[in-house]
Amino acid sequence: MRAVTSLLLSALALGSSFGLTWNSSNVPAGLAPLLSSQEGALPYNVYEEDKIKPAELRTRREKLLEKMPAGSVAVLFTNPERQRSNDTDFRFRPNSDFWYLTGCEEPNTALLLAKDGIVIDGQNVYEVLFVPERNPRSEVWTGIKMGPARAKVELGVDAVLPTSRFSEVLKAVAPTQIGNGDPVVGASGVLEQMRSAYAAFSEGKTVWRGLIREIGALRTTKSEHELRLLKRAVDSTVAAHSEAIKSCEPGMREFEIQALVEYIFARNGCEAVAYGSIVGSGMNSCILHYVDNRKRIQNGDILCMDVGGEYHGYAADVTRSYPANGKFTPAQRAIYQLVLEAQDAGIKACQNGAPFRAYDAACREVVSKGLVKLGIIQEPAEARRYFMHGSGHYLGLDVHDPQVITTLAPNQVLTVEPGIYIAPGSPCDPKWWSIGIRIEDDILITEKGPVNLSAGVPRDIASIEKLMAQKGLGNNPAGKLKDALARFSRGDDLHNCLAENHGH
Ligand SMILES: [Mn+2]
Repeated sequence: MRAVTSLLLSALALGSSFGLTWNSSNVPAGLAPLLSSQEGALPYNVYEEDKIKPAELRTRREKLLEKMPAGSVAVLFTNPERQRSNDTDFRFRPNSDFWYLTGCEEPNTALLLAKDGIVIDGQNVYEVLFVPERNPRSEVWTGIKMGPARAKVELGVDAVLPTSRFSEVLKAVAPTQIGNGDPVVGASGVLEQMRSAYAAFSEGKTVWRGLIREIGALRTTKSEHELRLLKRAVDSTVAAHSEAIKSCEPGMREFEIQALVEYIFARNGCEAVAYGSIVGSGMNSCILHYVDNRKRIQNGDILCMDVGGEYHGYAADVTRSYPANGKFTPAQRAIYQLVLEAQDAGIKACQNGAPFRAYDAACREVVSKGLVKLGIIQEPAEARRYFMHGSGHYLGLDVHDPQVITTLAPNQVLTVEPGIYIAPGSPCDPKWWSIGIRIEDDILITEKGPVNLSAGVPRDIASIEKLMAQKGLGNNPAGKLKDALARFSRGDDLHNCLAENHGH
């Protein structure tokens, strides 16, 4: 199949210079039946009704333009498409700053903002979005694209031009300063052509260093619409956590829990995971970014599960840690209770007007004192060995959103996630070894105090044990999912399959 695909792609690439409407006489004979129903472009479809509206996108750009120095221009590119293997790519994810300003989700796109305006085709505009022209031949393979005309309607940018005019537009501006978005690394094709044109244009020009910071500042305060999308990601993640906690049993492999979680994300409309799902049992609970998820979960293991769905670009980021067999051991219970108290203190410190670092200090103080009290460390300063990460971060289009604002204010969302990780071999009583506990929730700052958006998954020990006593989608004997997956998830080998097939 791949060989055929490559062949067809080459054929299509050869034909791509013929313009907007393809001519069936250019198409190889074998392709004609495949394409015959599509004269010209396929219809552009909109499947979502809850994406950020053009008016809000425009407001974001206007706010940024206000912050730009006189005579400056800013240029932002989206992310390159990333190769996964041979001729397949990872699912495309736009650059977050670019996405925030444009709502544009298509690859090979760029935005130019001009503080004092720029004349395009006789019209003075302050913003120009560059998108590729539609190419019906390649759309059969890669999906239907907006093209400049549709992008103008969908995204509401003043001027939308084909990417082929990028260099020409650059020649028409003579900025006093330039603002650069995130550097583009590893691009190819159209995006690389624009990047290199911009690199040449940039040479010797004064750089305005504030662009990324100003966009980060704007992104920190969420609009009502953004909060709705983010809540949807969080709700999906809450559902996934609850189902995983109910379903977990010793004997399963970590990836079974991962599969269940990601199934629930997808069922709830999340387009992606916000980051690689972390499902670490036993000693893997002590590895902060463990994403292998291959180990078999043992009786007595703690399972540290840090997962989050992404909905229309907005991330959730929630962690729960629970005993695989449903009952905390005394040692696990002691560490869990300490982390829970640290998190309570951290959440309480998330007050309007507080410095960002206040809640980290609150978490750290509880953990340090508690570890001394348990005899795991002698001095509070040694706590870093077991609590080696910060207590949280802003959350939004990036799971780790820009952190340029240092004071908490309403409509910010951040995580509070203290943890204690005692790897095997740590200099303490071995009864603590292989206990990795993190508890993480997504907190909305309001004038009246912190609101825990992910409170739907229980945090206290009694409620977690109660939830674990239930069956879930992953282990309900009456559940169809288990029947469907049981045979392969438990590792039947080829020998057994063959023997069975020959026997009947
Ligand atoms: Mn986090």
